[in-house]
Amino acid sequence: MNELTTIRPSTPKDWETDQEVRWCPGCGDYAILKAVQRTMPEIGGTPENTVFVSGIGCSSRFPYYMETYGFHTIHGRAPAVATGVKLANPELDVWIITGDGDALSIGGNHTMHLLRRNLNCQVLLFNNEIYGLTKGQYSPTSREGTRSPSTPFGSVDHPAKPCAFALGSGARFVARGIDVHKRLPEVLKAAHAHQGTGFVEIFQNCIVYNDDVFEPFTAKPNAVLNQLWAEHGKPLVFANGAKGLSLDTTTLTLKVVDLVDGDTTGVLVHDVRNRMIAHLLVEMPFGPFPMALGVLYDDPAPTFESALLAQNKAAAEGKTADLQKLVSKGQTWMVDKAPHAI
Ligand SMILES: Cc1ncc(C[n+]2csc(CCOP(=O)(O)OP(=O)(O)O)c2C)c(N)n1
Ligand code: SF4
Repeated sequence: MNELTTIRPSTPKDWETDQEVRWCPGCGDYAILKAVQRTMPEIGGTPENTVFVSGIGCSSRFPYYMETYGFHTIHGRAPAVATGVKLANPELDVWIITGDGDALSIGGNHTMHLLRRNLNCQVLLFNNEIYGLTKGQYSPTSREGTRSPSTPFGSVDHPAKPCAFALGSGARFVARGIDVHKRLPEVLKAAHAHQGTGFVEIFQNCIVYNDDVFEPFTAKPNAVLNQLWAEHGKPLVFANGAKGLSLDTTTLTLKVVDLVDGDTTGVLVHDVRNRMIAHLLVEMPFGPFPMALGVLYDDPAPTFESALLAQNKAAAEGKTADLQKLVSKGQTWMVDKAPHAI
């Protein structure tokens, strides 16, 4: 007998697993997990159509905690596995979960190629500016002077900026969020809506090895003063509308301006399709400037899998596959004698 099944939209609970979550109490990863689980129903996601792919690190334990398909792969190689998944089944909704060490150190090369190829997926880079899983060594995003087991006298490296790296690699969507911030789901939704690689840097507090490193813009009242949430078509203002960013057209640099009575005349208007503005926002040094958050760049381009699969289809048109012919094509020979005994 045929039975009618009602397909109901998922709820955040549907995305939770029965796995024991093994992050330290108070780790920012919990808040990101909740934000993702809250976002999935809102984007119409279905567990059977969703795949989370991660590398190695505390953050990369994420797929265990999502009631979906998941791959906990090898260090820095989530982009390669995600590419395979997407090419095998482009219908799947693929999310890459990675840390600053995983994505930018051992996986730097793979991250770059994923971004320039523009695979249709989301990359959530949990940036805690440290290696959490391996007990607090400095990472490619650690600030100069970071004292860690691997840099006992303070690191001397100039840190990488994940969003600048992404833009430089050719990313077509770049955004920033904060683990505990209520606007994180909004950023995740925008990344998902983007056709192509949606790169999201999430500031994540590692309570054990790098606690409160983002406090200058995450702690109240620093948040109000130092967070600038960019919105398409709106002036780039912060500090409750008391300050804004304007462009010095001679030097092509940004400057902070005080606004009188909320008058935004002369303040730069955010355009998510303007790559130049995105570059300026991600390069702003924090301190003299606020921290730019939200969708900083969103300008879609054809995706890797659509181009590749279309090309494969066109090349195969009117042809029948013959594996035997392919294998025996070119130089082949037979070894007709057993090798001499030594
Ligand atoms: C090939 C290889 N090299 C090194 C390691 C050791 N290792 C495991 S996790 C990790 C870094 C994780 O840092 P990050 O990506 O920032 O993630 P977090 O743990 O902070 O979330 C390293 C170096 C490994 N597992 N495999
Ligand atoms: S070591 Fe840091 S990043 Fe890892 S689970 Fe603990 S608090 Fe989180």
